[in-house]
Amino acid sequence: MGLDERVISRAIIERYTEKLLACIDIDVAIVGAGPAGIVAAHDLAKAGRRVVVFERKLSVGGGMWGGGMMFNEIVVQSEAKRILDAFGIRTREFTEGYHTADSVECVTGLCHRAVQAGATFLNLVSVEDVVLREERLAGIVINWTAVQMAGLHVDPLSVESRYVIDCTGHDTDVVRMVEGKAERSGQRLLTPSGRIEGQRPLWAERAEQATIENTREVFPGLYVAGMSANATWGSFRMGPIFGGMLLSGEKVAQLVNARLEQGA
Ligand code: 48F
Repeated sequence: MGLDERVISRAIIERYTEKLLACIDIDVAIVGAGPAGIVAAHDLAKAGRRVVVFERKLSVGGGMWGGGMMFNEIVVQSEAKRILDAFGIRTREFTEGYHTADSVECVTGLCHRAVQAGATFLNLVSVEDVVLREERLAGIVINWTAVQMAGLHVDPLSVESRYVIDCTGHDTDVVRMVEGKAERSGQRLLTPSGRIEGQRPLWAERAEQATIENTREVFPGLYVAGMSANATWGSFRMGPIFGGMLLSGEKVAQLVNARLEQGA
């Protein structure tokens, strides 16, 4: 059979457009495809929610690929191992309570299951602003990362979403945007200072527990998960132990799903 390049182009354009059109009015927008965002996307998709992950980079996986200092192995504690088990990702016990996994297997395994569960991933798309309506976050503003990188003067598009989850890791990008825009209309974040509290130094044990506690709503319509949760609420960083990220993704999916169930 001969190949017609025009068919190949049409196939890509039509299928991507179809996908993109299904992303402009959704239940949950997840910003950042690191471990927390991917697990949240998987669980929400499994619960039947229309969920889209916006990732500014070409690759999904965030800080997982590089393990610790480019040694591409990650560590998870016993409490989180069951999540990797459920995704079919293999682990090896290192010593009691500590398990290792190949970081490439983790990223690919998590993502594969999330896409198959029905989550949509839009890589190469950056969230550059937020939509605030009646004192609530109502959506996000997106543009091609390439437009931002080239500094081109191109207007973005917007996405309406019932909930947004900031999974942007250390950047806390969405929270930062909301903090800035809401302040101008006299609104504050739900943190003690009303602002981003900022990340504290590395302390794995405290940080991992805090990640779960800090996984919550930080502004009406906006949740934080993963490292972004700790940076937002003023807690520690944890380094290359990833159980907290996985558990945080799981928790935020439960919280947001419960809100959607209440019709809130
Ligand atoms: O940093 P990242 O992996 O977030 P995470 O799920 O996990 C943190 C760990 O990797 C590690 C750690 C724990 O051991 O401390 O750092 O909390 O992934 C965040 C993703 O968000 C993307 C970014 O490219 C990365 O892939 N991102 C950040 N800002 C934006 C964004 C934005 N404005 N728009 C779209 N994607």
